[in-house]
Amino acid sequence: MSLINPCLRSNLLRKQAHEIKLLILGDPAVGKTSTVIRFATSSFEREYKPTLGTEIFVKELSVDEEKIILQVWDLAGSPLFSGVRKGFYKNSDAAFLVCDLTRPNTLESLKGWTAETFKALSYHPVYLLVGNKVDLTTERKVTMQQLQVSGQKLQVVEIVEASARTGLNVNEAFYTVAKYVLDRKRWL
Ligand SMILES: Nc1nc2c(ncn2[C@@H]2O[C@H](COP(=O)(O)OP(=O)(O)OP(=O)(O)O)[C@@H](O)[C@H]2O)c(=O)[nH]1
Ligand SMILES: [Mg+2]
Repeated sequence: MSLINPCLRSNLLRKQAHEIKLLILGDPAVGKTSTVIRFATSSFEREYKPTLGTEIFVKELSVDEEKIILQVWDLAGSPLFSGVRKGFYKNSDAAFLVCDLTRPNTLESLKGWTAETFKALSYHPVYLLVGNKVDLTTERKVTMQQLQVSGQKLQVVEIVEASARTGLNVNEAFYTVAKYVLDRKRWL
């Protein structure tokens, strides 16, 4: 017979889920929403529908046998939304810095995105650099070396070349960032 109260026992046995808030940041049309849709539904849409404000998506993951509730905040890239965006950063653990490999200016502007993040949070979350649209091989204008130089300056934990269209490295990016946040939470 167990001497522990059954209610307390079941609480002890139940593994607590870790909640992670992930922001998806980057200029308009780099493929932020497409990346989230690919991760959420394994699908892709060619038509561009700019995000208005933000869209939130939640998914449960298992990383290192730990349960994670991943809250993904897909923010609008347009400067028209910079005013409302400020309110969406609160308590973020991580951010994807997304650029379009066919448009070098979208990589350059990621510095501005980290500045906006720091202004809202007063700390830097775990950043992962996503070079999206790697499927557009003939139109590609950003090299891996350029991603590495920028990634170092932006202090990202990883660089991923991905494609929301084909799905290449999309799931990996989400699992990788979750793993880094989990490791960081373990040390706090
Ligand atoms: N070829 C290719 N096209 C992509 C890829 N990802 C996104 N696109 C296209 O790029 C366009 C913009 O994609 P979105 O995901 O809406 O861009 P966004 O970054 O969410 O844009 P905002 O919401 O305005 O900030 C759409 O026409 C997509 O179909 C990709 O990996 N490869
Ligand atoms: Mg969008």
